[in-house]
Amino acid sequence: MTVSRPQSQRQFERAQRVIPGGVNSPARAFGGVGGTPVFIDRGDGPYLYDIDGNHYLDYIGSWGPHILGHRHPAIMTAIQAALEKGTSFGAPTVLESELAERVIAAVPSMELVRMVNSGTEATMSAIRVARGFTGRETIVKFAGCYHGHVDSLLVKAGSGALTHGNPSSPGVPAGCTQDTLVLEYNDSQQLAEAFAKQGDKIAAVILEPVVGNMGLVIPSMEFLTTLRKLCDHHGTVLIFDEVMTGFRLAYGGAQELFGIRPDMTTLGKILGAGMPVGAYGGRAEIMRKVSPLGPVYQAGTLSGNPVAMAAGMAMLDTLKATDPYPKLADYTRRLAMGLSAIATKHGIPHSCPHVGSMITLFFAAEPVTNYATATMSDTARFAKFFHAMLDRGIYLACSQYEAHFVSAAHTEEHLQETLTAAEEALAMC
Ligand code: KE4
Repeated sequence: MTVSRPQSQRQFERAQRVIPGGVNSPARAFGGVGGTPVFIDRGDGPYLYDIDGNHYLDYIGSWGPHILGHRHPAIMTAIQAALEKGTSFGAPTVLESELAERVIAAVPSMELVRMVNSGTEATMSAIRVARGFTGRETIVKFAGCYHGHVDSLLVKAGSGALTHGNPSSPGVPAGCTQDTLVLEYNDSQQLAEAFAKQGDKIAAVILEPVVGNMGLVIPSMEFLTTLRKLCDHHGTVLIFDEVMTGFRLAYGGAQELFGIRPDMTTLGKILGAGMPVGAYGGRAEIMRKVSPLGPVYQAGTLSGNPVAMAAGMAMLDTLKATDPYPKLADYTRRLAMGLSAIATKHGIPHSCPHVGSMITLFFAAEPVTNYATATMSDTARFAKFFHAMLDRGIYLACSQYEAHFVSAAHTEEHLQETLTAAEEALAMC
């Protein structure tokens, strides 16, 4: 059954005439699965509605923000009320303090927090502040983790992982990545070697405390505790990039789930409830380096935008009041079990890791623990699965290397609908 989407096709042709690749973010371009991106008209609850009159059960939620589903009444009401007063003033508002207070209460490792407009801005700023605080320049990231399109983080491992990184994109000068080490996620020994060799030069380590950007990869506790100990010993700033996991895996994010306290945290996605919001924060002594209090410069015209702050407050207040996390985890666990049972029945090599409301069905025989094992996935088989699910009204991420997100608007009926579609889709793969 192939669903035709003539309007999306027509609008994609139009968009490509005026926007590079027809999209404002490459993640939406269907590059990993082929075909034409679906143009969306509106969202409601767990559903997306396209411009051809089709509707889909949404497991992306705008790549993470919509943990409560689309158009949640509390969020829409808050945005509409804020809009009545105007859109932006370029001056402080009470709303910014009110959201900052909620973030600090939710994430105790963040003693001070600065609002920005995207996850990229948050990670870029956190790196700069960590370098300013330590007076060091070397940073460490892990292959497969994505932290936004920051020059110093668009990097692939150098000739030897313990040597400087090389740009992974044209337009990024070698000077921007020469101080970035790229190590293997979940490899404590390599981490220890890097610190033994140059720990006194390492300003910061940044990681996704649960990875969504190579598909879902869960850290070992040994990796996280080793990382925390090495950063403590060498005076290195540990940055948890919780842009995706913040308010997603628990109200206090992955750091609450694992009981590991980073020195800095970056946030985004859910924090803005679909409006453009990012944030970075951490220990007060580090954040006091940020301008105008300290010498590390960072600024933004629309940072702390009142409409976005109102959306974020409604999101956090609703999450705190309703505590959807146990239900989200139960739905996600049963979805993983169901998908795995179907794939096993059809003899399809796979793994289906899940944590909280994040899940990935990897078409790979071996468990995925890092970038090397993630890239052993059968992406052609994933592409077939993706389109078979899309044609059955299930909207998945258009890449094997992404996590899927369950929302509080997904019900038992939706779980059954998803598994019924997967039964047919996996039989075709
Ligand atoms: P943004 O600049 O896109 O708001 O955030 C960058 C970012 C930072 N850190 C993490 C852990 C992230 O996942 C992201 C962005 N995530 C991707 C999806 N995997 C956004 C989708 C897109 O780029 O369109």
